[in-house]
Amino acid sequence: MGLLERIGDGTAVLGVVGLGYVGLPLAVEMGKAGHKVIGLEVSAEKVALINAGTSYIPDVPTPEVADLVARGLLEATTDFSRVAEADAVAICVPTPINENKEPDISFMENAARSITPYLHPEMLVTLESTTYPGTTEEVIQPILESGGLKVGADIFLAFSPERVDPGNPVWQTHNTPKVVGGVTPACTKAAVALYGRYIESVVPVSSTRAAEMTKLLENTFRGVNIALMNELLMLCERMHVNVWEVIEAAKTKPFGFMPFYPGPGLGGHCIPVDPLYLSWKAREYDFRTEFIDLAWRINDNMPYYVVTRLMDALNLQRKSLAGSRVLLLGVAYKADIDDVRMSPAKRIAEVLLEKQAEVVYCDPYVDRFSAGSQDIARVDLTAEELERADVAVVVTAHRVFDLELIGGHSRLILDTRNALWEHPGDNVVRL
Ligand code: SAJ
Repeated sequence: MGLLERIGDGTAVLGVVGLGYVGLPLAVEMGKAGHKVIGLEVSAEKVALINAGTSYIPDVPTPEVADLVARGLLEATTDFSRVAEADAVAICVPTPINENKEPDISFMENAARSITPYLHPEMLVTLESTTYPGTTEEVIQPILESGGLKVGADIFLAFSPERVDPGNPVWQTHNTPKVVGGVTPACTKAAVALYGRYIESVVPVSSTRAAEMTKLLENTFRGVNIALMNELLMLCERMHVNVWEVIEAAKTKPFGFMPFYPGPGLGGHCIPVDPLYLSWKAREYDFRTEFIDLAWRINDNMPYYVVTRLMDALNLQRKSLAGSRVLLLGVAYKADIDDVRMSPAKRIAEVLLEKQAEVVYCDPYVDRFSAGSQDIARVDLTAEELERADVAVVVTAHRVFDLELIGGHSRLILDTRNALWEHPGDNVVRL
């Protein structure tokens, strides 16, 4: 019986390489569709947690993991030879940037090398990690074919970008449309059949490069528009116009406008990173992505702009930043999640420490936070801690924050998210 039949009747065994914030939700959706799923993870700790029926991804409920494990539909392993049991395998590993802000594709390369010895005829491999156009066919395909099997003839290969929005209560893996582009039409067909088993809408495109570029377009669109809002924030501040009020007013336009918001900078593993993959690849085509580069200059500058505005605010109270106690409220890279990767709070804290400020933080989702090599002391959100600080900075506006308490007990607040718009006060300075 062929791959398509096994996918169609639910007997196909599915593998997921990388059980992170993309791979684990994917594995759970596959299992909920009735497929046996083998999670391949380099982290023995994650493997143990999954096999004990425990989720470590906030968007994936532990009971769902426990149920699938108990029913034998989900297991995790560090033994990559188990790939041989799978009919299809999705690669969901990180695609970070290195210190020179260039793509680090080593995780994808290592994942491809790890599964190559165990590929068998009629197997489908899909790459989900966000990457530059060309990666699937220029990097991954040669690695997979080094095992002797030919893509399009013996095995299938497609790119299908992840679209996980951590913490989003509405759009999750099963109901977020999935773009799919194969190396050959047969590859696309196999991938469409696979994802169609557990994702409500699948969107085939003509090639892997079209699928890779689709994802980069989505995230570059976000990053560039956020940069525009950050530039307008700085202009409006100089013109004594409330940019937050202007954005709310612009939102009343029922067509042709989409709101983005200024802030302390871009965090996370996607928006600050993905467009740099595109601008890096563009150079190969003698193409300078000036728009993207300008956006990143603006976004990367925001943490420094926050510190400048902080110094201005303290200055009005005849205080220097040096020696002042600064309480960072929210250090995760965005509201209501626990992830601090590339959080602007890190750069803000580093600059504050360089300027001899005393820095502490409060974030109900983050137990440990460091800036550079220095651990930052964690404090609870109490009236005493608020009154003890010379200034509180709202960096990430978690919904659980008691804004009444913050507004009522802070000597000075720099609000980088306009979180206190319903709690105005002489002690509140909007970014
Ligand atoms: N941010 C702003 N202003 C905005 C929106 C976001 O400053 O108007 C900041 C956030 O504070 C955060 C960063 O940008 O630091 C990224 O925010 P995000 O909302 O894009 O969140 P991510 O990176 O977790 O998820 C995004 C997805 N988000 C949305 O579409 C809303 C989506 O772009 C991708 O599915 C995902 O990245 C990904 O994995 O690529």
